[in-house]
Amino acid sequence: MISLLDYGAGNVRSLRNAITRLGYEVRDVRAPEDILAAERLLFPGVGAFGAAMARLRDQGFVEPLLDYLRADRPFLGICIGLQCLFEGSDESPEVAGLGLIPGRVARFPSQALSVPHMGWNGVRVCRDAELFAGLTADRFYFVHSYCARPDAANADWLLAETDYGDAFVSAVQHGQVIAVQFHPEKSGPAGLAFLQRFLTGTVAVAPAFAPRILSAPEAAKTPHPPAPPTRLAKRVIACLDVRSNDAGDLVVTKGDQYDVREGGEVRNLGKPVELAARYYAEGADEITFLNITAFRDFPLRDQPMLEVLRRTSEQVFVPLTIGGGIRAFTDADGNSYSALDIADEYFRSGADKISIGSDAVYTVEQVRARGADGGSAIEQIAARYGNQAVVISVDPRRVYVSGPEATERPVIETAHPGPNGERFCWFQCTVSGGREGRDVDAVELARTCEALGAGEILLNSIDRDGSGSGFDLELVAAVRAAVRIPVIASSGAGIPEHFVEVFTATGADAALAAGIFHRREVPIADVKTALAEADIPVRIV
Ligand code: 1PR
Repeated sequence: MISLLDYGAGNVRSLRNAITRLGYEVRDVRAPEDILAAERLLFPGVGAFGAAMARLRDQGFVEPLLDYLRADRPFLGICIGLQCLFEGSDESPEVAGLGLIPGRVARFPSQALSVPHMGWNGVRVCRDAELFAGLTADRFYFVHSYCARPDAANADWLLAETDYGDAFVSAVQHGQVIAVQFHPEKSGPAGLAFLQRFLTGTVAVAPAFAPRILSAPEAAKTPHPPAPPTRLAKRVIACLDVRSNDAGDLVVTKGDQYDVREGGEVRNLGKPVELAARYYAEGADEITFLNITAFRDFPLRDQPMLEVLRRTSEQVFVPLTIGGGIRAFTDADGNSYSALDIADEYFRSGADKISIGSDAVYTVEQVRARGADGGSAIEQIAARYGNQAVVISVDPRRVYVSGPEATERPVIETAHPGPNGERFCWFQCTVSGGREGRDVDAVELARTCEALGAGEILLNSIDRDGSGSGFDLELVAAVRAAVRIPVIASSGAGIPEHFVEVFTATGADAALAAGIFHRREVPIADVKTALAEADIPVRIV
């Protein structure tokens, strides 16, 4: 029996699903005595450090948890579940951690790196450990803005480190107490294998090990060459635009410049759960569902979409994003729902991130007029689920102008002139699936949403959507340069070289495609091979 320390701070459905998939039953810790009664305890910290510790305290879990850990009983902490083992975190400076591991957790410096550290990175195992046997060449899924650094004080605990800028602590182990900064439940087959080792209890107590930190003269004598740095992989994301067709069936569709009808019918490219499972098996690093007509329908009434999410999360163990209809809504009976209510339902059904489209544009207009007031969907959802859980889906279209003086919006000089030879353009944000243009440009949108707490930008292009002519490199470069959060380039992928091009030319963190995958024109493996051949780090499954 596996006990789960789910203290109600967020979505741990994916972890439950992974444990169930591996054939184990999960029991929830509901009272302090359940901790000491546990045979194996999992602590998937979710949300902010301070909130996690406050909940542990409020529920009287701290003392039994410390007793459990000090007794060296089987424990696996995940993400914040690792960070809580330290003395404290700069994320919540006033809150004490469990203090089992000396030292503090600090924020990644964001000058040169996208923060959060989001995506698939490697681990450099620092001592013999069965936990990672055969998995050291694999990548695992990380998503965090704070980390602990390896140093002399925590050397006794250090099991693995990972590089992002400088090295940070990605796994610790002391006897049977283990914690990892990555999410095994979201790390595909390698993550499930890791989790299974903990669940089966086949992990031997770590043998005595040589301290990793050597003084300079000793290091010079050591016969082993240092392990190579780990690299954060560029992510390849499969996107499924989902809507009901005219017969009322939920289908994956695909537009050309957002027009999803052909011969009057909604294009039907497959069933959402089946396609998502196929992309998982083929090595997609993430799956994104966009509920593309949710701007006009109330998504909580759209039960099939929630069911799609539930069923997908039972079999797909990479991050799942869902977008569409995340905004405040009043139904026909006068019942009001906040955007957070809708997001809650998506998270409960298995989403790891939600994406906000139209509502983000309206929010930017409001912030421009009146400033931020904490009430936007972005702020509320980020406060409850963390910044990394809030993606902004941008649907821009090029507006060509004769010169910078022709608009108040920031323009770029483009290598792809407009229909009348215009050499300048700006990127106008749209709402309602591209149906309405607003007076907000994509760079302003991305910057404002980042300031409000969004964790990632999904950058579409209506001009390139479905064209197969390559990503809009100028658009991606402009937005990438404007924000520090990760940027996903989307729309226009036609061949593997387009992925190489977008990563090389723009510094995008991820690239998303739909049509070429749905129509089986380009296998995901071919994209990864082309990237690897260009020495762009990728996760190979
Ligand atoms: O406004 O918060 O309700 O969210 C609605 C969401 O639905 C937005 O994320 C918006 O991008 C999306 N959406 C709305 N209408 C459409 C449409 O196509 N008619 N799809 C739509 C957007 C664009 C990409 C597509 C890439 C890659 N689809 O997601 O997958 O362009 O395609 P490609 O590789 O085939 O070129 P809200």
